[in-house]
Amino acid sequence: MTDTNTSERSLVLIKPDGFRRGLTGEVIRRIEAKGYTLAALAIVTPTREQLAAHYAEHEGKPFYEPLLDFMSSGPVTAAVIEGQECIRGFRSLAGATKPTDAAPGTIRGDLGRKWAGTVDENIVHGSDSPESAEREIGIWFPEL
Ligand code: IDP
Ligand code: MG
Repeated sequence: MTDTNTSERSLVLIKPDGFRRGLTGEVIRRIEAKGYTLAALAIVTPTREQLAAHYAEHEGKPFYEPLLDFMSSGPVTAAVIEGQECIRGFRSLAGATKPTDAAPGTIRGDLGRKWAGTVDENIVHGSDSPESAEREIGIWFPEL
């Protein structure tokens, strides 16, 4: 990975499992303790259309429909975070996709686990590239 001095923005979602479990504050605490700043924050109940746009890359995969059902099962907290290398940095804070495999110390490793069901419920989403971040910020915060 190349280092960069340009300040980045990343789109973070606290998914319905995290919201239901009252982990919104804990996730935001970790983001701020790391040193990233909050540029936008909102509690939203996502529409199917928003989720289909957000997860377009996964359309057709076996977990796609369960993922959309899960993500529309309740409110989420959407945030835009800012800072140098925050895209890669937040993915590092989040940990591996599957909570069972995510390292202790990470959000998914400390706060997540495998539950019954097809989709991996893993508390947070974070953009995976500058291109994804700008695209996703447009979906969740069209006013930005
Ligand atoms: P990421 O959130 O770590 O970037 P992606 O591969 O982009 O992971 O997948 C999006 C979301 O879809 C994951 O966060 C997880 O909730 C779910 N997911 C991904 N892969 C699987 C799978 O193999 N089985 C069940 N759910 C999955
Ligand atoms: Mg992803």
